[in-house]
Amino acid sequence: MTTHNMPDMDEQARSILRGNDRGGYTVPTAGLYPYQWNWDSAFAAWGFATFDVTRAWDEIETLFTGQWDNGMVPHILFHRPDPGYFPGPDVWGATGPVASSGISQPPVAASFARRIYDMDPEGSLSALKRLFPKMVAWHQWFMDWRLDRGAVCITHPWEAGRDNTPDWDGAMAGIDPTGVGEYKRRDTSHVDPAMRPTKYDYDRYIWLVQLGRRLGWDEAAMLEQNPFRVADPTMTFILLRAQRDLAILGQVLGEDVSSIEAAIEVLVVGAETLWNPELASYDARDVRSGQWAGCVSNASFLNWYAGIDHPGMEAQYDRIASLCKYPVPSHDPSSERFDAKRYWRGPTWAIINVLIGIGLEERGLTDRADALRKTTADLIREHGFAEYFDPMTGDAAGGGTFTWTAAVWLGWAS
Ligand code: 9YW
Repeated sequence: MTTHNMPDMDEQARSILRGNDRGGYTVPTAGLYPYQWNWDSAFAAWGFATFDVTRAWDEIETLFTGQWDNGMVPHILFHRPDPGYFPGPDVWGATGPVASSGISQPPVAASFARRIYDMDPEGSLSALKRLFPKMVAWHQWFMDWRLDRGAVCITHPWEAGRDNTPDWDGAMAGIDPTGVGEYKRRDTSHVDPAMRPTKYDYDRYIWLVQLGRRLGWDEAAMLEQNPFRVADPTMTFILLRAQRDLAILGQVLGEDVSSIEAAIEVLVVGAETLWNPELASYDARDVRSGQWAGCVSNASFLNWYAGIDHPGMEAQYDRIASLCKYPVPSHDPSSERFDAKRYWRGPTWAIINVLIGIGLEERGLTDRADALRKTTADLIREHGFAEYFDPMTGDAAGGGTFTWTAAVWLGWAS
Protein backbone atom coordinates (compact mmCIF):
# COMPACT_ATOMS: atom_id res chain seq x y z
CA MET A 1 0.00 0.00 0.00
CA THR A 2 1.24 3.46 -0.80
CA THR A 3 -0.22 6.32 1.14
CA HIS A 4 -0.55 8.50 -1.94
CA ASN A 5 -3.31 6.36 -3.41
CA MET A 6 -5.47 6.56 -0.27
CA PRO A 7 -7.29 9.79 -1.23
CA ASP A 8 -8.01 8.22 -4.63
CA MET A 9 -9.66 5.24 -3.03
CA ASP A 10 -11.74 7.45 -0.76
CA GLU A 11 -12.77 9.57 -3.71
CA GLN A 12 -13.64 6.49 -5.76
CA ALA A 13 -15.77 5.19 -2.91
CA ARG A 14 -17.60 8.50 -2.58
CA SER A 15 -18.22 8.67 -6.30
CA ILE A 16 -19.68 5.13 -6.28
CA LEU A 17 -22.16 6.24 -3.62
CA ARG A 18 -23.01 9.36 -5.58
CA GLY A 19 -23.28 7.41 -8.83
CA ASN A 20 -25.67 4.86 -7.28
CA ASP A 21 -27.75 7.62 -5.63
CA ARG A 22 -31.24 7.76 -7.15
CA GLY A 23 -32.40 10.68 -5.00
CA GLY A 24 -33.06 9.83 -1.36
CA TYR A 25 -32.07 6.22 -1.82
CA THR A 26 -29.15 4.30 -3.28
CA VAL A 27 -29.21 1.21 -5.51
CA PRO A 28 -26.71 -1.58 -4.66
CA THR A 29 -25.31 -1.38 -8.20
CA ALA A 30 -26.80 -0.17 -11.49
CA GLY A 31 -28.13 -2.96 -13.74
CA LEU A 32 -28.03 -6.03 -11.49
CA TYR A 33 -29.87 -4.45 -8.52
CA PRO A 34 -31.81 -1.35 -9.65
CA TYR A 35 -33.97 -0.80 -6.54
CA GLN A 36 -33.57 0.05 -2.85
CA TRP A 37 -32.48 -2.97 -0.82
CA ASN A 38 -32.95 -2.89 2.92
CA TRP A 39 -29.60 -3.74 4.50
CA ASP A 40 -27.64 -2.35 1.54
CA SER A 41 -29.26 1.00 2.31
CA ALA A 42 -28.22 0.95 5.95
CA PHE A 43 -24.60 0.35 4.89
CA ALA A 44 -24.96 3.11 2.28
CA ALA A 45 -26.16 5.50 4.99
CA TRP A 46 -23.05 4.80 7.02
CA GLY A 47 -20.88 5.48 3.96
CA PHE A 48 -22.69 8.75 3.25
CA ALA A 49 -22.34 9.77 6.88
CA THR A 50 -18.56 10.00 6.41
CA PHE A 51 -19.13 13.04 4.19
CA ASP A 52 -22.83 14.01 4.30
CA VAL A 53 -24.83 13.22 7.44
CA THR A 54 -28.07 14.71 6.09
CA ARG A 55 -27.94 12.44 3.06
CA ALA A 56 -27.22 9.49 5.38
CA TRP A 57 -30.45 10.04 7.33
CA ASP A 58 -32.42 10.54 4.10
CA GLU A 59 -31.36 7.05 3.05
CA ILE A 60 -32.77 5.46 6.20
CA GLU A 61 -35.88 7.61 6.22
CA THR A 62 -36.64 6.61 2.62
CA LEU A 63 -36.25 2.95 3.62
CA PHE A 64 -38.84 3.40 6.35
CA THR A 65 -41.36 4.95 3.92
CA GLY A 66 -41.86 1.35 2.86
CA GLN A 67 -42.71 0.05 6.35
CA TRP A 68 -45.88 -2.06 6.51
CA ASP A 69 -48.69 -1.56 9.02
CA ASN A 70 -47.53 -4.65 10.92
CA GLY A 71 -44.05 -3.11 11.37
CA MET A 72 -42.21 -5.14 8.73
CA VAL A 73 -39.69 -3.26 6.58
CA PRO A 74 -39.42 -4.99 3.19
CA HIS A 75 -36.19 -6.29 1.70
CA ILE A 76 -36.75 -4.42 -1.60
CA LEU A 77 -38.61 -1.18 -2.30
CA PHE A 78 -39.53 -0.84 -5.96
CA HIS A 79 -39.66 2.95 -6.09
CA ARG A 80 -39.56 3.10 -9.90
CA PRO A 81 -40.23 0.33 -12.43
CA ASP A 82 -37.13 -1.29 -13.94
CA PRO A 83 -37.36 -4.25 -16.32
CA GLY A 84 -33.75 -5.24 -15.54
CA TYR A 85 -34.60 -7.14 -12.33
CA PHE A 86 -36.63 -10.29 -11.72
CA PRO A 87 -38.83 -10.85 -9.69
CA GLY A 88 -40.40 -7.38 -9.76
CA PRO A 89 -43.46 -6.00 -7.93
CA ASP A 90 -45.95 -7.83 -10.19
CA VAL A 91 -44.51 -11.18 -9.06
CA TRP A 92 -44.41 -10.33 -5.34
CA GLY A 93 -47.97 -9.00 -5.29
CA ALA A 94 -47.29 -7.36 -1.93
CA THR A 95 -49.24 -4.39 -0.62
CA GLY A 96 -47.53 -1.73 1.43
CA PRO A 97 -47.19 2.05 1.22
CA VAL A 98 -44.49 1.59 -1.48
CA ALA A 99 -44.42 -1.31 -3.98
CA SER A 100 -42.19 -3.90 -2.31
CA SER A 101 -41.19 -7.48 -1.75
CA GLY A 102 -43.07 -9.41 0.97
CA ILE A 103 -40.13 -10.39 3.18
CA SER A 104 -37.58 -8.49 5.26
CA GLN A 105 -33.77 -8.48 5.59
CA PRO A 106 -31.23 -8.39 8.45
CA PRO A 107 -32.06 -5.32 10.57
CA VAL A 108 -28.74 -3.51 10.61
CA ALA A 109 -30.42 -0.07 10.34
CA ALA A 110 -30.61 0.71 14.08
CA SER A 111 -26.95 -0.21 14.53
CA PHE A 112 -25.86 2.11 11.73
CA ALA A 113 -28.24 4.77 13.04
CA ARG A 114 -26.35 4.61 16.32
CA ARG A 115 -23.01 4.97 14.54
CA ILE A 116 -24.25 7.89 12.49
CA TYR A 117 -25.71 9.52 15.58
CA ASP A 118 -22.33 9.20 17.31
CA MET A 119 -20.63 10.86 14.32
CA ASP A 120 -22.90 13.93 14.58
CA PRO A 121 -25.32 13.94 17.52
CA GLU A 122 -26.71 17.39 16.88
CA GLY A 123 -27.23 16.93 13.15
CA SER A 124 -28.88 13.55 13.80
CA LEU A 125 -31.37 14.23 16.53
CA SER A 126 -34.48 15.17 14.56
CA ALA A 127 -34.20 12.24 12.12
CA LEU A 128 -33.46 9.89 14.99
CA LYS A 129 -36.60 11.03 16.84
CA ARG A 130 -38.73 10.31 13.77
CA LEU A 131 -37.13 6.94 13.14
CA PHE A 132 -36.99 5.58 16.68
CA PRO A 133 -40.63 4.37 16.97
CA LYS A 134 -40.44 2.92 13.46
CA MET A 135 -37.35 0.91 14.35
CA VAL A 136 -39.00 -0.29 17.56
CA ALA A 137 -42.00 -1.49 15.52
CA TRP A 138 -39.81 -3.31 12.98
CA HIS A 139 -37.82 -5.10 15.67
CA GLN A 140 -41.05 -6.00 17.44
CA TRP A 141 -42.37 -7.57 14.23
CA PHE A 142 -39.44 -10.03 14.36
CA MET A 143 -40.16 -10.72 18.03
CA ASP A 144 -43.87 -11.28 17.37
CA TRP A 145 -43.65 -13.45 14.27
CA ARG A 146 -40.27 -14.93 13.76
CA LEU A 147 -38.97 -16.49 16.96
CA ASP A 148 -38.29 -20.16 17.52
CA ARG A 149 -37.02 -20.78 21.06
CA GLY A 150 -35.79 -17.19 20.98
CA ALA A 151 -33.80 -17.51 17.72
CA VAL A 152 -34.94 -15.52 14.68
CA CYS A 153 -36.27 -17.47 11.70
CA ILE A 154 -36.30 -16.65 8.02
CA THR A 155 -39.12 -17.65 5.66
CA HIS A 156 -37.16 -17.27 2.40
CA PRO A 157 -33.42 -17.60 1.62
CA TRP A 158 -33.42 -13.99 0.37
CA GLU A 159 -34.49 -12.81 3.79
CA ALA A 160 -31.13 -13.61 5.44
CA GLY A 161 -29.37 -11.79 2.61
CA ARG A 162 -27.31 -14.97 2.07
CA ASP A 163 -29.33 -16.38 -0.80
CA ASN A 164 -27.72 -19.67 -1.75
CA THR A 165 -25.61 -20.49 1.30
CA PRO A 166 -25.35 -24.24 2.03
CA ASP A 167 -27.08 -23.37 5.35
CA TRP A 168 -30.42 -23.74 3.54
CA ASP A 169 -29.65 -26.85 1.48
CA GLY A 170 -31.68 -29.15 3.76
CA ALA A 171 -34.71 -26.86 3.91
CA MET A 172 -34.53 -26.20 0.15
CA ALA A 173 -34.48 -29.93 -0.57
CA GLY A 174 -37.82 -30.19 1.26
CA ILE A 175 -39.50 -27.93 -1.31
CA ASP A 176 -41.09 -29.44 -4.44
CA PRO A 177 -41.30 -26.53 -6.88
CA THR A 178 -43.69 -28.28 -9.28
CA GLY A 179 -46.01 -25.76 -10.90
CA VAL A 180 -43.68 -22.81 -10.50
CA GLY A 181 -44.07 -22.21 -14.25
CA GLU A 182 -41.84 -20.44 -16.75
CA TYR A 183 -39.98 -17.29 -15.81
CA LYS A 184 -37.07 -15.34 -17.16
CA ARG A 185 -34.16 -14.58 -14.87
CA ARG A 186 -32.37 -11.26 -15.36
CA ASP A 187 -29.42 -11.66 -13.01
CA THR A 188 -27.57 -14.07 -15.29
CA SER A 189 -27.60 -11.52 -18.11
CA HIS A 190 -25.70 -9.03 -15.90
CA VAL A 191 -23.23 -11.44 -14.25
CA ASP A 192 -21.48 -14.73 -15.10
CA PRO A 193 -24.00 -17.53 -14.26
CA ALA A 194 -21.18 -19.52 -12.58
CA MET A 195 -21.13 -16.84 -9.88
CA ARG A 196 -24.90 -16.92 -9.29
CA PRO A 197 -27.44 -19.24 -7.67
CA THR A 198 -28.54 -22.14 -9.91
CA LYS A 199 -31.91 -22.84 -11.58
CA TYR A 200 -32.58 -25.39 -8.81
CA ASP A 201 -32.30 -22.51 -6.32
CA TYR A 202 -34.32 -20.01 -8.36
CA ASP A 203 -37.22 -22.45 -8.88
CA ARG A 204 -37.52 -22.69 -5.12
CA TYR A 205 -37.04 -18.93 -4.54
CA ILE A 206 -39.87 -18.18 -6.96
CA TRP A 207 -42.07 -20.99 -5.63
CA LEU A 208 -41.75 -19.47 -2.14
CA VAL A 209 -42.66 -16.01 -3.47
CA GLN A 210 -45.74 -17.50 -5.15
CA LEU A 211 -46.70 -19.21 -1.88
CA GLY A 212 -46.32 -15.98 0.13
CA ARG A 213 -48.39 -14.13 -2.42
CA ARG A 214 -51.16 -16.77 -2.28
CA LEU A 215 -51.17 -16.40 1.51
CA GLY A 216 -51.40 -12.61 1.20
CA TRP A 217 -48.05 -12.33 3.02
CA ASP A 218 -49.95 -13.09 6.20
CA GLU A 219 -47.42 -14.11 8.86
CA ALA A 220 -49.84 -16.36 10.76
CA ALA A 221 -50.68 -18.27 7.57
CA MET A 222 -47.01 -18.51 6.61
CA LEU A 223 -46.14 -19.83 10.05
CA GLU A 224 -48.59 -22.63 9.39
CA GLN A 225 -47.99 -23.35 5.73
CA ASN A 226 -44.52 -22.31 4.62
CA PRO A 227 -42.21 -25.37 4.56
CA PHE A 228 -39.17 -23.08 4.72
CA ARG A 229 -38.55 -21.86 8.26
CA VAL A 230 -34.95 -21.76 9.39
CA ALA A 231 -33.53 -20.28 12.60
CA ASP A 232 -30.68 -18.23 11.25
CA PRO A 233 -27.48 -16.89 12.86
CA THR A 234 -27.49 -13.80 10.57
CA MET A 235 -30.91 -12.63 11.73
CA THR A 236 -30.51 -13.69 15.34
CA PHE A 237 -27.13 -12.07 15.96
CA ILE A 238 -27.94 -8.96 13.93
CA LEU A 239 -31.32 -8.39 15.62
CA LEU A 240 -29.74 -8.93 19.03
CA ARG A 241 -27.09 -6.32 18.24
CA ALA A 242 -29.67 -3.97 16.76
CA GLN A 243 -31.83 -4.21 19.89
CA ARG A 244 -28.82 -3.35 22.04
CA ASP A 245 -28.07 -0.30 19.87
CA LEU A 246 -31.73 0.73 19.80
CA ALA A 247 -31.92 0.57 23.60
CA ILE A 248 -28.97 2.96 23.79
CA LEU A 249 -30.56 5.32 21.26
CA GLY A 250 -33.81 5.14 23.23
CA GLN A 251 -31.98 6.19 26.37
CA VAL A 252 -30.46 9.13 24.48
CA LEU A 253 -33.99 10.17 23.56
CA GLY A 254 -35.32 9.63 27.08
CA GLU A 255 -37.66 6.83 25.96
CA ASP A 256 -38.79 3.84 28.02
CA VAL A 257 -36.65 0.96 26.75
CA SER A 258 -37.86 -1.79 29.09
CA SER A 259 -39.52 -3.79 26.29
CA ILE A 260 -36.34 -3.61 24.21
CA GLU A 261 -34.36 -4.84 27.20
CA ALA A 262 -36.80 -7.73 27.63
CA ALA A 263 -36.34 -8.61 23.96
CA ILE A 264 -32.56 -8.66 24.42
CA GLU A 265 -32.94 -11.29 27.17
CA VAL A 266 -35.04 -13.47 24.88
CA LEU A 267 -32.59 -13.19 21.99
CA VAL A 268 -29.57 -13.98 24.19
CA VAL A 269 -31.24 -17.27 25.12
CA GLY A 270 -32.28 -17.83 21.49
CA ALA A 271 -28.73 -17.34 20.20
CA GLU A 272 -27.54 -20.27 22.30
CA THR A 273 -30.08 -22.55 20.58
CA LEU A 274 -27.96 -22.05 17.46
CA TRP A 275 -24.89 -23.59 19.08
CA ASN A 276 -24.24 -26.93 17.38
CA PRO A 277 -21.94 -28.85 19.76
CA GLU A 278 -20.90 -31.43 17.18
CA LEU A 279 -19.84 -28.77 14.73
CA ALA A 280 -18.36 -26.65 17.54
CA SER A 281 -19.90 -23.61 15.92
CA TYR A 282 -23.02 -21.52 15.64
CA ASP A 283 -25.15 -23.04 12.93
CA ALA A 284 -28.52 -22.68 11.20
CA ARG A 285 -31.36 -24.85 12.50
CA ASP A 286 -34.20 -26.06 10.25
CA VAL A 287 -37.27 -25.55 12.43
CA ARG A 288 -39.49 -27.81 10.30
CA SER A 289 -37.22 -30.86 10.33
CA GLY A 290 -35.30 -30.14 13.53
CA GLN A 291 -32.05 -30.75 11.60
CA TRP A 292 -28.84 -28.75 11.88
CA ALA A 293 -27.44 -27.32 8.65
CA GLY A 294 -23.96 -28.48 9.71
CA CYS A 295 -22.39 -25.33 8.26
CA VAL A 296 -19.68 -23.03 9.50
CA SER A 297 -20.44 -19.82 7.60
CA ASN A 298 -19.34 -16.21 7.92
CA ALA A 299 -22.62 -15.59 9.79
CA SER A 300 -21.50 -18.09 12.45
CA PHE A 301 -18.90 -15.52 13.54
CA LEU A 302 -21.39 -12.72 14.20
CA ASN A 303 -21.65 -13.83 17.84
CA TRP A 304 -19.08 -11.25 18.99
CA TYR A 305 -20.97 -8.52 17.12
CA ALA A 306 -24.04 -9.60 19.11
CA GLY A 307 -22.03 -9.25 22.33
CA ILE A 308 -21.66 -13.00 22.90
CA ASP A 309 -18.44 -14.88 23.63
CA HIS A 310 -18.39 -18.63 23.27
CA PRO A 311 -15.48 -20.92 24.11
CA GLY A 312 -14.45 -22.61 20.91
CA MET A 313 -15.43 -19.84 18.51
CA GLU A 314 -11.97 -18.29 18.51
CA ALA A 315 -10.38 -21.61 17.53
CA GLN A 316 -13.07 -22.11 14.90
CA TYR A 317 -12.36 -18.63 13.53
CA ASP A 318 -8.61 -19.29 13.40
CA ARG A 319 -9.15 -22.57 11.57
CA ILE A 320 -11.38 -20.99 8.92
CA ALA A 321 -9.09 -17.96 8.55
CA SER A 322 -6.06 -20.24 8.05
CA LEU A 323 -7.73 -21.96 5.09
CA CYS A 324 -7.80 -18.93 2.80
CA LYS A 325 -5.82 -15.83 2.05
CA TYR A 326 -8.79 -13.46 2.31
CA PRO A 327 -11.15 -14.45 5.12
CA VAL A 328 -13.94 -14.65 6.11
CA PRO A 329 -15.31 -17.11 3.51
CA SER A 330 -19.09 -17.52 3.42
CA HIS A 331 -18.68 -21.28 3.76
CA ASP A 332 -16.01 -23.53 5.28
CA PRO A 333 -13.29 -24.08 2.62
CA SER A 334 -12.71 -27.63 3.91
CA SER A 335 -16.32 -28.59 3.11
CA GLU A 336 -17.12 -30.30 -0.18
CA ARG A 337 -19.93 -27.78 -0.67
CA PHE A 338 -17.47 -24.86 -0.73
CA ASP A 339 -17.48 -23.03 -4.08
CA ALA A 340 -15.03 -20.10 -4.18
CA LYS A 341 -16.95 -17.97 -6.70
CA ARG A 342 -20.60 -18.93 -6.27
CA TYR A 343 -22.15 -16.14 -4.26
CA TRP A 344 -22.80 -17.22 -0.65
CA ARG A 345 -21.27 -20.70 -1.02
CA GLY A 346 -17.68 -19.59 -0.46
CA PRO A 347 -16.88 -15.98 -1.41
CA THR A 348 -15.82 -13.31 1.07
CA TRP A 349 -18.15 -10.36 1.58
CA ALA A 350 -16.81 -7.05 2.93
CA ILE A 351 -20.13 -6.29 4.65
CA ILE A 352 -19.99 -9.41 6.80
CA ASN A 353 -16.29 -8.84 7.46
CA VAL A 354 -16.96 -5.41 8.91
CA LEU A 355 -19.62 -6.77 11.27
CA ILE A 356 -17.32 -9.58 12.38
CA GLY A 357 -14.47 -7.08 12.71
CA ILE A 358 -16.52 -4.72 14.90
CA GLY A 359 -17.41 -7.66 17.13
CA LEU A 360 -13.83 -8.94 17.38
CA GLU A 361 -12.60 -5.47 18.28
CA GLU A 362 -15.25 -4.89 20.92
CA ARG A 363 -14.67 -8.26 22.57
CA GLY A 364 -10.95 -7.56 22.90
CA LEU A 365 -9.86 -9.91 20.10
CA THR A 366 -7.90 -7.03 18.68
CA ASP A 367 -5.23 -8.90 16.71
CA ARG A 368 -7.85 -10.78 14.77
CA ALA A 369 -9.84 -7.57 14.24
CA ASP A 370 -6.77 -5.74 12.91
CA ALA A 371 -5.81 -8.60 10.61
CA LEU A 372 -9.33 -8.82 9.22
CA ARG A 373 -9.52 -5.12 8.59
CA LYS A 374 -6.18 -5.24 6.78
CA THR A 375 -7.03 -8.16 4.50
CA THR A 376 -10.42 -6.57 3.70
CA ALA A 377 -8.70 -3.28 2.81
CA ASP A 378 -6.19 -5.20 0.65
CA LEU A 379 -9.03 -6.94 -1.17
CA ILE A 380 -10.79 -3.70 -2.02
CA ARG A 381 -7.60 -1.84 -2.90
CA GLU A 382 -6.24 -4.60 -5.11
CA HIS A 383 -9.47 -5.90 -6.65
CA GLY A 384 -11.91 -2.99 -6.56
CA PHE A 385 -15.32 -2.23 -5.08
CA ALA A 386 -16.79 -5.57 -6.07
CA GLU A 387 -19.96 -7.17 -4.73
CA TYR A 388 -17.89 -10.00 -3.22
CA PHE A 389 -14.50 -11.72 -3.63
CA ASP A 390 -12.90 -15.13 -4.16
CA PRO A 391 -11.43 -15.89 -0.71
CA MET A 392 -8.48 -17.81 -2.20
CA THR A 393 -7.31 -15.46 -4.97
CA GLY A 394 -9.09 -12.22 -4.02
CA ASP A 395 -10.59 -12.04 -7.53
CA ALA A 396 -13.50 -9.62 -7.81
CA ALA A 397 -16.83 -11.37 -8.35
CA GLY A 398 -20.48 -10.52 -9.01
CA GLY A 399 -21.42 -6.90 -9.72
CA GLY A 400 -18.91 -4.01 -9.74
CA THR A 401 -19.04 -0.45 -8.31
CA PHE A 402 -20.98 -1.83 -5.38
CA THR A 403 -22.50 0.58 -2.88
CA TRP A 404 -21.94 -1.45 0.27
CA THR A 405 -18.33 -2.26 -0.54
CA ALA A 406 -17.69 1.47 -1.04
CA ALA A 407 -19.44 2.16 2.28
CA VAL A 408 -17.33 -0.43 4.11
CA TRP A 409 -14.23 1.22 2.69
CA LEU A 410 -15.27 4.66 3.93
CA GLY A 411 -16.63 3.54 7.28
CA TRP A 412 -14.07 0.95 8.33
CA ALA A 413 -11.48 -0.49 5.96
CA SER A 414 -9.68 2.66 4.75
C1 9YW B 1 -31.82 -10.52 -4.27
C2 9YW B 1 -28.55 -6.55 -3.06
C3 9YW B 1 -28.86 -7.96 -2.52
C4 9YW B 1 -28.29 -8.16 -1.12
C5 9YW B 1 -28.33 -9.63 -0.70
C6 9YW B 1 -27.71 -10.47 -1.78
C7 9YW B 1 -28.47 -10.25 -3.07
C8 9YW B 1 -30.41 -11.00 -4.17
O1 9YW B 1 -28.34 -8.88 -3.45
O2 9YW B 1 -29.80 -10.61 -2.96
O3 9YW B 1 -32.32 -10.62 -5.41
O4 9YW B 1 -32.39 -10.01 -3.31
O5 9YW B 1 -27.68 -11.81 -1.44
O6 9YW B 1 -27.67 -9.81 0.53
O7 9YW B 1 -28.99 -7.38 -0.21
O8 9YW B 1 -27.18 -6.30 -2.95
